Amino acid sequence: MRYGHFDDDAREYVITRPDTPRAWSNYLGSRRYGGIVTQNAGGYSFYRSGGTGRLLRMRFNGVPQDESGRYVYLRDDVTGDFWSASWQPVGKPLDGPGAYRATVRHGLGYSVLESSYAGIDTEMTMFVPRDQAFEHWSLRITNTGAEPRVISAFSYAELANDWGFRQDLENLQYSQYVVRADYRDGFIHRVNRTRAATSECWFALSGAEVVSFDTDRDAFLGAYRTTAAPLAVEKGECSGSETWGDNACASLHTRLELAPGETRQIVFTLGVGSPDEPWDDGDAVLPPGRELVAAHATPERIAAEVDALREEWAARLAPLHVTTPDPQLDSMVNVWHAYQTHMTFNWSRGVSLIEAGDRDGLGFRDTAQDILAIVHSIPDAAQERLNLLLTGQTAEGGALPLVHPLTHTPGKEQAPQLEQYRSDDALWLPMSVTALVNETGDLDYLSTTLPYADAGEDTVLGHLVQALRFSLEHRGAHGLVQGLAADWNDCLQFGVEGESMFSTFLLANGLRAVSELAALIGDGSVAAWCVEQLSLLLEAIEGAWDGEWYVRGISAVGVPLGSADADEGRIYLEPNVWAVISGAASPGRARQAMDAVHEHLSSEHGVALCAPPHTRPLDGVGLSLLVFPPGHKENGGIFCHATAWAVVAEAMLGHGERAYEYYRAYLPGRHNDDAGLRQTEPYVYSQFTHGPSSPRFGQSRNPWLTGAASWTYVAVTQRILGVRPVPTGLKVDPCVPADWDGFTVRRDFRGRSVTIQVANPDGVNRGVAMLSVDGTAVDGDIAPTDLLRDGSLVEVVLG
Ligand code: IFM
Repeated sequence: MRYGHFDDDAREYVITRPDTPRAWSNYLGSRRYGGIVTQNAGGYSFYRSGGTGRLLRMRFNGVPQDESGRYVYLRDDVTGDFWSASWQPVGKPLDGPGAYRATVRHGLGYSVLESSYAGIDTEMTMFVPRDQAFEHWSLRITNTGAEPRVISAFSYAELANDWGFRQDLENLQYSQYVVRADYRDGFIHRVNRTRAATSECWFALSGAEVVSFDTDRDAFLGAYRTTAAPLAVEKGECSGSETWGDNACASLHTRLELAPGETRQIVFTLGVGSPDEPWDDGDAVLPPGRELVAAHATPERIAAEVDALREEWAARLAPLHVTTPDPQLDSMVNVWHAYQTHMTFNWSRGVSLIEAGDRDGLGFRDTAQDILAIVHSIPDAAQERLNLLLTGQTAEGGALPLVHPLTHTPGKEQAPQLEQYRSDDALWLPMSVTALVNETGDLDYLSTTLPYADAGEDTVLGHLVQALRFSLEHRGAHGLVQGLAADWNDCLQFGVEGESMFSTFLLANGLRAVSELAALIGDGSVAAWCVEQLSLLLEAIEGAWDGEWYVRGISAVGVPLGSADADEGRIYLEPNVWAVISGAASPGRARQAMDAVHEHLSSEHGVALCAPPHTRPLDGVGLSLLVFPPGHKENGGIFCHATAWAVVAEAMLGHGERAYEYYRAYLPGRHNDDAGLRQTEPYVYSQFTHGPSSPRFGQSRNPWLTGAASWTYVAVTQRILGVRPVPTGLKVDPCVPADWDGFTVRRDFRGRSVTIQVANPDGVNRGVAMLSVDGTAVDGDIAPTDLLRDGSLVEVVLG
């Protein structure tokens, strides 16, 4: 079943049936003030943090799945019939005579929900104006009939009692009694003085008179009712309730008389702060709500701000644009995939319909990887975030698992105990720093001094060396890196006694990357040290070859995990792809390992993380993945983040068919026309797809905030299309299916806009036969920076 389509010109995904298999969501706003909105106006809003700035309440895992939300009810005041501007929560029939029609356009930073019912058309645009701490729900209501109509509109949103999401949802003996909300002169004002902070927000209506209001949720809904049929809407009037404890809401009611063909526009605005006073948020002073609404909530300003938002996103995505023989690849890479990488970068793993706020802060490893996908688009933000991470590294070289941007205090953070460190965290830094430096060409960055999390400071290069030292010093009996609390796979605990091949390959990768960075700034001794350490490490890595593939690690009792001898967890994906990506495997081993991956782990929906999945504990290694039934998540699920590494590895080996086969296997847009199978948004990568051993094989889960977005973006743009920055210029090293006759990439690079045209006349997978910059032939596959100008054309012929 198809529920919608991509509209690439408008950069929108258009949902034409609102009864999607799961809620299909979109993100609004920025890291200052963000929101999530589903095709049914479900979702919530947050100020600076999904965990501690929860403005609108969300009842996670509730029924229906995306309650509560930003609702506007419409009521025919003559007949009493009522419905909502989004299909839910009233849920009028979608079929039959007089059916409710809905079209939802999810755009970049906004969503437009259109409805048509009973001779009334509505169009509700939801967005956060750029750089603001408030959101609009701008509603246009049209009488499409031949008779005058009297239509009431009621807003409804649940205002969280406490901005701390846990307090709000769990500590009810407290949070239900701290809340106060009242109404004055068109504004609802909710203010709390909680133990943590004073939080305030306001809600206003513009473009029509407020006829009645409710600020008390239960007064609006009525006892034992649901949002499908609130008492106030049924009666046609709110009760004028003020909130003294229990639960607050924002309901403003207006009544519109609409002549035939007449359209009225009204605007509901929700903002942080006070209606009447400036509000100091610690970083900036927010003007009073009344001032903001007077200036912003006009039809002209709303239209201008939505346009500005579109332009801002167009500019944000413009640095990389591709045209290939695969239109679904183009749709994804040019619009939604790129957008998802920004949302993932913005919100880490903190706020979605699944990530409830519990994982507030920036996961160290997640963020280091998320940077890889956005650095070409927002290099300054990438550098700022990277600086934050580097200051989340401890002086001994490991890293804090989470860095909290709002409270992080370099020099004063507590270093974890050895067994609490994740063995991979700091080892991602060399890759992120390399990506930044290659993108910007700014080698001085390596000499910038930054503090450590707990004590002391060092240059950026010094931080990287320290990360390597930490892992070199914490190796186990086989010379491989200790697994500690976890490596990239959160669900495997090798501990202090066991060793992780994932982290060992990441260390190899880091040694190679840091040696190259050090050489670039003429630090020969660091470069030589890295090379020497790498060659020693490669000897130890040799011992981890199992015969046909690399083992996953060595347990604390000296038994390999991921070995052909085992009956469960016989082969794992991560060590084998990282053997290739790190360059640590010989060409023969690399090919053999990836062939084993193909044989044992690949499927039509992607590559499973391990096979067969585990059902029993093992001695000497913590398998917390056992909490997941076989085929789920880390226990043999198709973990899309890691499938992206398989794409990278196959492309590095020159296997264009297989790299593309893996890429297509989990490409969200591929399932647009049978969205019932995959179920999650066809425009967004999900964290995992149920693996072959799950009865739900093919169903994807946990959309939006996932390293799958970041790494797949790297895989497709830098490895399949093969365009990636290197110190001396732009490398063009595609690895494509043989039946592709060519493609074009337009990319910004160090202040220039460059077009790369690749032709594949001989139908090869890989290999650059000819490269020229503006007609000048160049040896090799790098378009050198000094030849590139703004508007340069790089022509490449494969062969
Ligand atoms: O690597 C982790 C990530 O940090 C959080 N999500 C799951 C991944 C794999 O375990």
